[in-house]
Amino acid sequence: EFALMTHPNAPDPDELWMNEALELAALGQGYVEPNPMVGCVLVRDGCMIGRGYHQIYGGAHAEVNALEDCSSSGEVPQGSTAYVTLEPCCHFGKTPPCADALIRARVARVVVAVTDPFPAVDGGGIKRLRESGIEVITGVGADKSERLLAPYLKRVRTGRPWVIAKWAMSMDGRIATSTGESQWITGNESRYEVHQLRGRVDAIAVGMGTVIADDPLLTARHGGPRTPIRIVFARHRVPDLKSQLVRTGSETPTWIVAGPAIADSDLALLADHDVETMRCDSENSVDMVDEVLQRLAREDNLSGRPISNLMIEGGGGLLGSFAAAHQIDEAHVYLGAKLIGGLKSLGPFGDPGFPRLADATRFEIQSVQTFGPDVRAIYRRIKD
Ligand code: AOF
Ligand code: ZN
Repeated sequence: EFALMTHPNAPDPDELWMNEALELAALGQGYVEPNPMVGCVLVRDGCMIGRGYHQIYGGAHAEVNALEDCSSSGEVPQGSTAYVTLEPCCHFGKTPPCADALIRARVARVVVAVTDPFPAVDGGGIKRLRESGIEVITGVGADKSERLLAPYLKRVRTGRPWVIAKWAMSMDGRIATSTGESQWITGNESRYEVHQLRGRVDAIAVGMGTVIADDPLLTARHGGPRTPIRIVFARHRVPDLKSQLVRTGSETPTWIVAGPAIADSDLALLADHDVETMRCDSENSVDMVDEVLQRLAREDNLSGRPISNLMIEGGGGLLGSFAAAHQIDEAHVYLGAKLIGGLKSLGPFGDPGFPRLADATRFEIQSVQTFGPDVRAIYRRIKD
């Protein structure tokens, strides 16, 4: 009569273990790209007997690290359940297939959050595990894993990097006063956060208006896992040889995306300062965004490694073109505690904008935090 009942709201143990694997996966952020962040835990009789994650691009995958952790602590993986945030691979890449490693270790069950759309895997890892008699279930923690893997999934599915737009504005949505003063609308604490973000993206892009107005350096001055490539979108003119970007071209990778109107001779002068060129054919700034994104996501771009996360720092012209191209996936909006006002004070986005509210890009809030006097909201685009 009083049969063992579980509370209807009791958390599913598979979900809970997958959460552990997801937390591990996130530790790879900024280190593993263009690879996905992946975590893995091995569990037997309700106890975790091994844990691992993909720690660095080119290094061991999560499953291999978890198996290694298990055996180094004197446990055996045989008969355990492996929780993996992404389908185990079945291809020889920089490392041998993880599906084979799990089969050899004789795990009994594999719980997968999301399947890997990478063409060399794409369901093949799950198939191989099942063919060798391992029980596989998928979809546990799928929403969270997809959220974490969004940049990787976008690149593999659409051939374009994940785009993060960042801007700072006053309480009333202005980025400068009517006389053009813009430094500083937000405080030190916010600027520190921006440098943290710069230190984990693959590249930072700006338009020529920003290069002329601010002469930015665009480096991650508070460290971080990586040094982002600096990209300037140039349609009508190129940065001055005296600009900070050009003068530091030999220290930090710097690329000019050059439209058809830019002369070869201008680019040759920049090349002397180690500034590299990516030529593009599009005349129109919105087409240029899409052409460039596709080039950046390719293996054979100027760096020889796909760009997964691209941060757009402005100005209004470039942000306006990215918005019109429907290519802003994530927005980091800093709201300084100042009121500027005046109809001549600009907002962060230039033309063309969306004339109809029904066409405006829709976002959802991911987080809201304060940094000193400022508010930072992170939004993600809602896919329709
Ligand atoms: C897994 N576990 O932890 C990761 C996987 O060049 P490689 O050898 O590092 O392979 C990269 C591909 O492997 C990547 O595109 C994705 O399909 C998969 N990543 N797979 O089983 C992991 N990081
Ligand atoms: Zn693998």
